[in-house]
Amino acid sequence: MAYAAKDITVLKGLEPVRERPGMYIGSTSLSGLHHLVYEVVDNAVDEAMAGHATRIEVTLLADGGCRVADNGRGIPVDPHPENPRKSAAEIVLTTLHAGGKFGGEGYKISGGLHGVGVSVVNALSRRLELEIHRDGGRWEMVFENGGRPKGKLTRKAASRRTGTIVTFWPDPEIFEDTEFRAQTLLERLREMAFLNRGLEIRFTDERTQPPTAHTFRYTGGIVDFVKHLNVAKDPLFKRVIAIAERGDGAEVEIAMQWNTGYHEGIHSFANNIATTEGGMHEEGFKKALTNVVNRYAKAKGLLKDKDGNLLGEDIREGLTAIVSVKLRNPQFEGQTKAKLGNAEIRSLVERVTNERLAEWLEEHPSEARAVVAKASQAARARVAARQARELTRRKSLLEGSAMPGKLADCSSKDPARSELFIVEGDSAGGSAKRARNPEFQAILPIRGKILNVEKARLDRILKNEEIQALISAIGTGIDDEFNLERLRYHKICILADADVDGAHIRTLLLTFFYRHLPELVKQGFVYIAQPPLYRADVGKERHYLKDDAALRAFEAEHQGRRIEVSRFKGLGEMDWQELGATTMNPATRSLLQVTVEDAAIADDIFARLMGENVEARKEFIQENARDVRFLDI
Ligand code: 0RA
Repeated sequence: MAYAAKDITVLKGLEPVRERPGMYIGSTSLSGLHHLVYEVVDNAVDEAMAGHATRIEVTLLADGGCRVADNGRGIPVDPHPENPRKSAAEIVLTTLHAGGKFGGEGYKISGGLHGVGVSVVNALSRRLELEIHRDGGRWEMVFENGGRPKGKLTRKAASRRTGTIVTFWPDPEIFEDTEFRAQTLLERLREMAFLNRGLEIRFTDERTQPPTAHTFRYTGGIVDFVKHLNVAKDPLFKRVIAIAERGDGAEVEIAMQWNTGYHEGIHSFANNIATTEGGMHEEGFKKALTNVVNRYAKAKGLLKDKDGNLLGEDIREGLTAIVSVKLRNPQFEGQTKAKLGNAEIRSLVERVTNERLAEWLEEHPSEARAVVAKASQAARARVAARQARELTRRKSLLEGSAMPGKLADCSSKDPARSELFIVEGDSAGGSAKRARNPEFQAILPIRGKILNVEKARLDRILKNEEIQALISAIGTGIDDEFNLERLRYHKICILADADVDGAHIRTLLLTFFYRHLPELVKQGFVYIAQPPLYRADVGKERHYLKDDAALRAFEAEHQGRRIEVSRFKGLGEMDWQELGATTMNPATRSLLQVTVEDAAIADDIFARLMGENVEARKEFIQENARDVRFLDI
């Protein structure tokens, strides 16, 4: 087929994206795949933020495509001033960074990995269908094979509405996996709806029968977000504190509420993008918060001069807060480009928080007293925890750095080679000890349900024997004493039964890691060992199958043959040879690396299942009863 001039310009325009997709969407793994959806949604959200759209619909199609529809102004359809043979829409879809040129002031507020433009989505799709309602008509255009136009933008019919509908099919030559994960998209879309008050976001997954649909619309915006994050928690007081100010070229919104727990949950965003590494907005907020609460406590005589100041961490204990800023030229810095670098934002957030929070405390004296009381209690617990830590440290100095008695350590002293298996139950621990390779595999049996981390403060957690053994074995210390260089094993594997109790202990351990050793999770040192659920014998062949899906697949594969299936009720039912071959031997096992997302989900499940709030627990169980991923819990 002959190349026309237009194809050449397209190739020139989008080729860099196909050559280095990672530069534009971060990666070509699942996270990159989902970026495609967020990219189109971001554009639609920009329309909403500019006051032109009120609704966005995201649909996962049964054939693997994704459709994003909005009721904004529609991408302009008129001939492009610089190239009158092409429509503006064609230019937007086939040129890098074409989006920002049109809108003028206040358009394109997104940044970071997002905001690279719909053309990037086009470049990484095997097909993209564009439908625009604008100027009284319905217009259509199709692109194939990474953004090559198939014909021109054409007016198909009259239309009285406005809006843009982009349907795309990710290119399997680019992505490792082209199957969208509904749960991941759902969470992000919900977050988007929280961050943009009043915006309606619908999500439909047509890949399931019947299709599953969700509608998110929050009239309270980030105040609703905070309530959502605190549903399973017990709030210190009912009210959510809300602060909002629109300054010169920037907007600050803060919502916050304390709960009776001990976890600090400050989530910051810049232009709807999560700044998980923090940055200037978060710094300004924390500084002002510490300042305001101390000033209030001193002024009201709740804190005497001789007591010294409450620390920021004391005040933030049990605080859930959203800090959301919108600004014109966000600078994203840090390892994952998730840290806001704009210095001017720090002083703005600091000033706004100083003024408004001080006012709020003055107007709500009983709530204000509760905040100070909680922070003072946290300060006392902090001192007690330090004493407890010093005690354990002295103890270990006296006893040498003795390892816990229950630990069957490996002989290798090379952490990079060494693995620690945390095994539920003494009998399973016994099989694991026989099955291991003692050179590089260590076993730590954990009995029963270890302490409920959610309800316990640091000083009590540290006194728990099982936790102490675990901490000594790992070697790094926890929380602010954490030192990665002292890590004794580069693989820390949780080995629990495939049943309800096993799921429970796994959730517990993941929560402990997430809260107290987050760096181990972030850097990928934590794993879940996957013992099989079934043994299937066909004639003389023996197979181990990890779950129901694997069993069904196996049965389908061996149709007509006699299969003898037995289900392992627990690790205890497996003999040590089986445990070794299926779960521990590096050559034949399958280990699942835990991601921060997994751990955060565990943490959330944990809070809901174990926290004080019974209603939330019920609600959670009902909500998730149909979700197979949670059925085991
Ligand atoms: C360029 C210019 C204008 C809007 C858009 C692009 C636009 C892009 C997308 C992508 C998804 N939905 C969208 N909605 C709009 C401004 C148009 C004007 O000035 O009227």
